[in-house]
Amino acid sequence: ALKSNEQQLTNDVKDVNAQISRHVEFTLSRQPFNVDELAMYQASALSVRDKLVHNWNKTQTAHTEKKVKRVYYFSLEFLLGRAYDNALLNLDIKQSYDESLKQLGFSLEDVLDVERDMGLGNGGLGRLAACYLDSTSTCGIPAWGYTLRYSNGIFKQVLSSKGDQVEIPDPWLESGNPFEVPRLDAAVEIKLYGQASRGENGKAGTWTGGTDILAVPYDIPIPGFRATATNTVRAWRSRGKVSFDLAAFNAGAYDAAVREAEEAETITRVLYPSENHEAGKTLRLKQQYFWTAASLHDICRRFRKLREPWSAFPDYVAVQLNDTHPTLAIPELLRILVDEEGQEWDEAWSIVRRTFFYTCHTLMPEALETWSVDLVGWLLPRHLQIIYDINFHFLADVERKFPGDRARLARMSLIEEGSPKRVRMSHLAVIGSHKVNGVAELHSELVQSQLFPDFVEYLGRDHFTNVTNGITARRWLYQCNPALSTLITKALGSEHWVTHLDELKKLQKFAKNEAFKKEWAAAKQVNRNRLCDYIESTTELKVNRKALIDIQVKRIHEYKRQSLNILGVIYRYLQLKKMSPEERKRVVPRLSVFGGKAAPGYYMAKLTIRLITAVSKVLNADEEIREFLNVAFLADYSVSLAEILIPASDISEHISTAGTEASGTSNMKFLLNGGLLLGTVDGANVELGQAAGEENCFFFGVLEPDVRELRLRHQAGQAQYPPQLLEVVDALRSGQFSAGEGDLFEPLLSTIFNGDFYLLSDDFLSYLEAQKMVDAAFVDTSSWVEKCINTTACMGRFSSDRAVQQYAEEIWNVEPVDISQ
Ligand code: 26M
Repeated sequence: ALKSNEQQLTNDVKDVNAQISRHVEFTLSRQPFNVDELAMYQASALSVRDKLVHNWNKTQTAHTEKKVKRVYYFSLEFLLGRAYDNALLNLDIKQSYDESLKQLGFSLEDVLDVERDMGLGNGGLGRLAACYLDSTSTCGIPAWGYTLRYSNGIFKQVLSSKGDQVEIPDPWLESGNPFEVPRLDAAVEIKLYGQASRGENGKAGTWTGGTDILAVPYDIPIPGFRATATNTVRAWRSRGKVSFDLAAFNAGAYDAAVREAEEAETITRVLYPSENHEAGKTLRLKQQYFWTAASLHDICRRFRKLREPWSAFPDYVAVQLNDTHPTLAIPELLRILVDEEGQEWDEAWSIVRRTFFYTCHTLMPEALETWSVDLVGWLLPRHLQIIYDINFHFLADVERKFPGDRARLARMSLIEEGSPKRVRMSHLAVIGSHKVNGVAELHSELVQSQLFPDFVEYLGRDHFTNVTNGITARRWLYQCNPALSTLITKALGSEHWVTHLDELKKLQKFAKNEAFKKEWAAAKQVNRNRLCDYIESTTELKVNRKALIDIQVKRIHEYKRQSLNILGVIYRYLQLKKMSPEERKRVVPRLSVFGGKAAPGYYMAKLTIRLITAVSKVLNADEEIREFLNVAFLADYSVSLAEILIPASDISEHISTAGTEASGTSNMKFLLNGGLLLGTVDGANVELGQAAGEENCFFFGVLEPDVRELRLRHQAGQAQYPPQLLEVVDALRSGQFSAGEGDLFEPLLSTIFNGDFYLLSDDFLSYLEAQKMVDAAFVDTSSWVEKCINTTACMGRFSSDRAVQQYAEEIWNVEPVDISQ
């Protein structure tokens, strides 16, 4: 058997060699002696794509032949990261590629490193979409992701010499993308501006004039793990419609046409780099309409081929709205049904309401989208009429149920009164959908009680539900942490756990096995070393490889409270400075790692980065302290950097003010990799704590029901500031961390002393207490490793396979399809 395995590998490698050579010669049109690393990346990636395409075609053919119901995941962001390594592992061909590239004189690791991240997202919401598509393929659920193909993804972050964030564009398509397939034949025209008219009593209206823009789809295959099923992310690119018109050229009108085309192409030029904040920019609204209209056009074309009546549309189509960004899909589908397909209003509205589902990802008022009525009416005149008509029918119905309640009508209306009037996208999403879900148990409760209480009364409890987020164990353990994965597979006897994550439970019986614990700790040290190598090669820092690694990586936001973390670090530093060298030797050495981008216009977030980098410089320059405490701010946090960071953590921090973080998903990734949680009672932390056991987590901070009261106390000027916090504030004001510039960080400090909206002062002491518990627990290595093993063992529930299966059964009513080999 061993012999035939070897023979098989030899044959596979020969085949891979041949396919790569074919792409070098015919696709790249290069001589074999003229292949650099980039060319080898391109040729070998294209040969992988060929294998994906084979499964992809089989999948799409099966779905079409079986006339299955499909789910369409509408998300303005898909943070896919890199595709190559993921494809090699899913197709189980990594070994033959490794060997083949060696024979061709390259290292697979280096070639994989040539790939640019697909950075088409800001953070949690975009990465969630990517994990969900991975799971639909692995679970055999027919699914399409619909998004935009931004020429520039999330900006690249570098640090200035002062330690400030500087943003650099990310033209990720510069040297091509072997993992996409353009579909020029499936391009569609999208209209903007123009004139609209209503039809008489709910009959077809019209929309004429305006400008037409071309939407060109680019498809990305999403392979399942060791499965044939391969779903698609379809990303639209905007193009101008100008053709060379000699008459226009001679009349001097060509310049104008070129300018118009340029403007059309601007729609997909760049991803908006803010998160949980709404700026109301016209281009953003254009993006939202362009994308939803093109996607619905595609879906309707596919549906028409079935020759079924429109009433059957929801039997074949489920559309999941990832936040309110795609809410224009609701009036757009109504428009198609009423204006183009001749459906009656009531019938059309009923089809719409059975087609859409809405996921809410926030509670923060500043993140809720509203668009000025004037802007919508100018860009999308017919849609504004339709929105007003939906509102008319809707408010009439509310009035029937709650007669005479004017205040209620004003609160619930799709239109917020004021100047200007604004369309409330979340209200439209709630009433235009069949179900609304939050993303963690606590969050879903608050969505019902804080965000949409009137709608719960009006639509009933069953209209609202919870689906706790999940993550894919393929990328977030199997791929990013080979050391731990190998150990788990050896212990459990197979790789079955990769697709059945509940099987990790069986690790519990190894939690007291000393030999196993040793191997577990050794795997962690491998990952710790990998991170320390990365830090020392990309920064000036000198790090202690035995230090406890404490990581907080996520978008920089006041509610996420990176400031609480760094103030805690300063407190620790001040205590260390007071100790004798003898005393210092007894403390647990600590390496605090930060990473994350600030939205370019978010002043407080940028100042927080400056503070972290300033503290890092002071500690690293302090030779008597830095082996006991150091801080690293790693620039340009991304999916690929997360893959290095997450496996290396001893603890990670998820410390948002209670009730502000909808779920969090990196918390799940860290715990899956055997890191422990330091967190507040917020988002999915609550469920992670229940699963892992509170004795294996470090919780602190005020609880959500107390937040209101505490905020009022601050507003009334009755708050107490603990002396430990004041000690840190004094140090900052002395200029100790800003080269004598004592007021550099004053804007940050003044938020704490003026209202303290995120309750730093209320949580500071319990945060320090929790950190003390972390140190105490870490000293007992044996029991620490036991906690880590037991934590990983309990993470099955946080698989995105569980999440998409729950969506499929409870929300979409979509069934998995078997794709024969
Ligand atoms: C809105 C308007 C204009 C420009 C950008 C936006 C925008 C972009 C991204 C708004 C929100 C965006 O993302 C929000 C987000 O990532 N939310 C996170 O979603 C995760 C997945 O559910 C949760 O785990 C996080 O708690 C939540 O913050």
